[in-house]
Amino acid sequence: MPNPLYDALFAPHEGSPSVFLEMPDGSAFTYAAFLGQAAQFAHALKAAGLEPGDRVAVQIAKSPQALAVYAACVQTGIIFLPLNTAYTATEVAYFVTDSGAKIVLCDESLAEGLTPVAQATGARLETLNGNGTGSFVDLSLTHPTQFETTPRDADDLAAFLYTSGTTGRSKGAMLTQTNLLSNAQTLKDVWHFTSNDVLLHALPIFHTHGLFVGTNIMLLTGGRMLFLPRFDVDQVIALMPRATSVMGVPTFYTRLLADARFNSDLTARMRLFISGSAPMLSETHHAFADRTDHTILERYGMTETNMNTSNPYEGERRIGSVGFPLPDVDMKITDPETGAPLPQGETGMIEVRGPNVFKGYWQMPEKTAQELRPDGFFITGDLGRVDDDGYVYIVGRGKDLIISGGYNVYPKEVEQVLDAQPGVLESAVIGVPHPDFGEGVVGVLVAHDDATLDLDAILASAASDLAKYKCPRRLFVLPELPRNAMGKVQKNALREAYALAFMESVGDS
Ligand code: MCA
Ligand code: AMP
Repeated sequence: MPNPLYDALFAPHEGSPSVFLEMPDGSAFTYAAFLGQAAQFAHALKAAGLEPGDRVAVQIAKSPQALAVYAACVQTGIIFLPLNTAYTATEVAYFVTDSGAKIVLCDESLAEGLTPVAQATGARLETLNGNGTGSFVDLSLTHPTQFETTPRDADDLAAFLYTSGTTGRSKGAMLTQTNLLSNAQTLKDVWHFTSNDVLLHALPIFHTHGLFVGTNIMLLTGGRMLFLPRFDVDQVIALMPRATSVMGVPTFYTRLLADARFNSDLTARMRLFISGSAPMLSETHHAFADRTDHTILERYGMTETNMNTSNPYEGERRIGSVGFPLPDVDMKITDPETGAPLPQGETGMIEVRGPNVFKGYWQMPEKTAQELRPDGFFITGDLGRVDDDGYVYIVGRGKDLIISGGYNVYPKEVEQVLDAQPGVLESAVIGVPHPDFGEGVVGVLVAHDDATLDLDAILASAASDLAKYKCPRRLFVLPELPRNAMGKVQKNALREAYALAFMESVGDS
């Protein structure tokens, strides 16, 4: 009985002695060992009473075992729900409650904080640590290293990834087997990945980029990954001569360029550098090409859609553009107000349709209907245009979103936390240029009459509720927020006003 995603990504490698993952300490995991452990995990999930369609929420360090949990979920038909390791227990509580996860897998260090979450929702809490130990591993050890794959339809759900929204409430994007598989197949072809490739993998594996793009492509090809726990310039430079490709966010490339050891000798064997998740400055593109003779290939995607466009592998990679729609992706540029298609060359809302586009938001039919049209087009919230040669340019965001080092921060979520702080009447959260992260989060506060704001205390309190990357790096206080005639806060004015002051403060720190 078929399980299309398992059959394509994992089954062909069962028993294979080829190396799948190489760790920075030189240790290696063959496909056979990896899939043997995944099968044991699959048994453990089943023994815990989970059925196909149930959810497993994981907040665990990047490791081979973490990937094996993903494989086990695919093999059992259980929905994999990875969570950013930076999320606080308050944030995780929402995801676990909303998804109705039956098991929460976390690092031992997080177990104490997450125990009340699990108790409140009735989820079972098990641990899995970055070094491959933990209660979940203990549960799996007595099980066989083979598991009879659970049949699934191509349209069945494989994963939930939560993505925030303009209302501040996160939405669970439901991704089907086809969404993941079709995109991996397309990208493997358009980027010419083969089993000879060695991907230098330094991205986190709880987001689309590191998991469904990087990892799924390598699983599909049977290639190898140099699997770093996180992006570390020294490790990346040490391993680059052995790699053929890198996938990264722009911060990876600016950090490499800031290091004199990064030069064309180091990249001589490299085949492909890919960037996405956030806009790359043209000066970074040019500096990279000057230093290495490689032109970074920029592509564009979203949690809800996987990848939508890519610059060509062969042919001109046009700087400033995210390339062409992928072969199986329909794209149109529409009037953001009316949804009517706009003439060629005009700027409007980017809408996409294809096998990559998600099934909807978990238990949010209204939100789904607002963003996913009945004819299958998804309204991305990104503003773009297409040039005469068909290259797509992202020229702005219709949605109020900050992207910091490739992580999305929705201002509303941060504003809600700031507004609840003592003495704060209201707040506005903006993204301003940041030399390392592309954009940095800044909060502008207005105090209640007579209140004196303790900014350090406010920052400390925000940090207990919000993941660190969402916390404002600076707070400013104003007597009132600038508003237009409609009463809407003029964030552009705030961005202009605070960009310089913020940049100077980054320089000082
Ligand atoms: C870490 N910090 C951050 C970020 N990362 N602050 C803002 N933005 C960030 N992205 C905080 C840390 O908590 C720390 O705080 C301080 O900044 C310095 O940490 P540092 O050691 O420099 O950070 P790092 O561990 O080197 O991480 C930076 C990073 C990482 C390598 C850029 O954030 C990263 O791997 N980003 C990739 C995200 C990604 O995979 N995005 C794909 C989303 P303190 O000093 O106070 O302790 S998927 C997607 O967007 C779509 C589908 C797509 O198109 O791909
Ligand atoms: P996420 O919701 O985390 O999947 O983030 C997706 C968003 O990242 C998109 O809607 C875009 O706004 C942005 N994005 C992804 N890739 C690029 C890129 N190459 N250039 C500009 N923005 C990008």
